[in-house]
Amino acid sequence: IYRAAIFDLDGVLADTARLHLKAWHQLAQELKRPWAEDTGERLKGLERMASLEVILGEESDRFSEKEKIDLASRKNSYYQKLIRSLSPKDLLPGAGELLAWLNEKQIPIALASASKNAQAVLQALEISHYFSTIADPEQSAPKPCPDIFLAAAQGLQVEPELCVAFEDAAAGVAAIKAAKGMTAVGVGSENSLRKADFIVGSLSEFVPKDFFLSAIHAAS
Ligand code: G16
Ligand code: MG
Repeated sequence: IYRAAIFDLDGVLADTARLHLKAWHQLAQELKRPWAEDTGERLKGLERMASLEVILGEESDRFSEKEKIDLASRKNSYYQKLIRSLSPKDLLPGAGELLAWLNEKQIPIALASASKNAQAVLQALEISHYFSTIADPEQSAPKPCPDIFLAAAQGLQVEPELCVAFEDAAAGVAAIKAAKGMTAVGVGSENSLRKADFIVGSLSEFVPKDFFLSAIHAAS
């Protein structure tokens, strides 16, 4: 029986992966980089500079560090323009319902996203109020390091082994599995999620009462 829930953002709660992809695609076109069909899958969950390396591919060496930082911030400006159009209808299936259920049962909720735009996205989706803590990606080593999930558990003051964490990316599942006994729920259909303890096609398939003991129930 678990006491807290930790969520990845992009690809788990919000349909933002397509916006990240759109912004990277625009940059790739400007740079005349080829666009492989599996680019979307390869970018999932990667932090910004690591994503840029995927886009630049073998041409990476042709750019200085300074130029790379400028390219990454150019992509970020495209992305920020795109997220302005986000609204609650961009929540992925089951996400709003699961957050509301956990909130009603007083089960604490944390965010463990690699995105530096996470706060803006939560606000646009109108779900900020559900989160007791948002782990800071700038203070944590990138996934697959477990840091950001451990920071989220610490922020909630719940032992990692009593937390269930939700991820759509292989690197994220690996991060959860390395986080001192935390339980991983993979969200999606990718083969890459098979290391998770449980896999659901979407959050609407997840049955929270099988996992969580209500804080209200526990106290009585
Ligand atoms: C997300 C996305 C990644 C993105 C990363 C950094 O991670 O899945 O594609 O590159 O955030 O985002 P930003 O450039 O906004 O800082 P997560 O952990 O929420 O899936
Ligand atoms: Mg993700």
